[in-house]
Amino acid sequence: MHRARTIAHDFIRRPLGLPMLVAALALPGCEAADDPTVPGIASPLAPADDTSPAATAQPDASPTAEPTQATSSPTGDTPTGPHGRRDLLVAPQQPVTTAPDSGAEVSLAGRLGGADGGLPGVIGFGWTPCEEVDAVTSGPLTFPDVDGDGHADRMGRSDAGSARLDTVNGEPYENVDDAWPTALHTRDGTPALELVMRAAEPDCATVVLFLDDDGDEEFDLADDGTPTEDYGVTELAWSP
Ligand SMILES: [Ca+2]
Ligand SMILES: [Ca+2]
Repeated sequence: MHRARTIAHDFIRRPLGLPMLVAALALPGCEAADDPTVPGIASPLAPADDTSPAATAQPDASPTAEPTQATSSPTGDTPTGPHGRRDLLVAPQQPVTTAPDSGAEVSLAGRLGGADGGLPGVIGFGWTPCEEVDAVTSGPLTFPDVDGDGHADRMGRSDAGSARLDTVNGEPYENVDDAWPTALHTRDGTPALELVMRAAEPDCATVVLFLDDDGDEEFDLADDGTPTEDYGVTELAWSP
């Protein structure tokens, strides 16, 4: 399995990203306040030590970063950095596996620095099957758009279909239409957004947070499947 790999390793290479990451993850809000049994949440910053995982990730990834960026803007949208539009800092930074029926916490800690505009009051949110979008892959990601409407497909789906959004900033969340993605309100404070997801059975979901620039409650994609709205991802898995 790929649990040992890190979502964060390409973030950590950025000089600007590391202090931000450390600051964000040192905050009390990132701790598993309501479920201390969740592994990985309380210390998602294990790879922040530059001497271990980041060091091994650097040699193979660095040379390819620039060419990847150059090919990711077919519609003229200018990627804001080496991660393309992947600019939101979503914790945990490593894939997290919890037991079925347990809550898995996700928080939006800030931006990586491609744009210093802070966070808006509303954030787009959805999730997609891990088998379709791998959050562990570094650099810009592509999302499926089989119907070609310029919006990411299968948002609100997971590998087994069991994952659900449970709470938003501590409040129970109900999406009566089960329509995803949706817009979630941020709060004053850090993290600006804190979510808990649950799955009743073994499952895996790639959680997606994005800045819905055009307000259509859709995660917009270019023709090649690369997002045209800033986003961040993390992976949650449930396994006995
Ligand atoms: Ca679509
Ligand atoms: Ca949109």
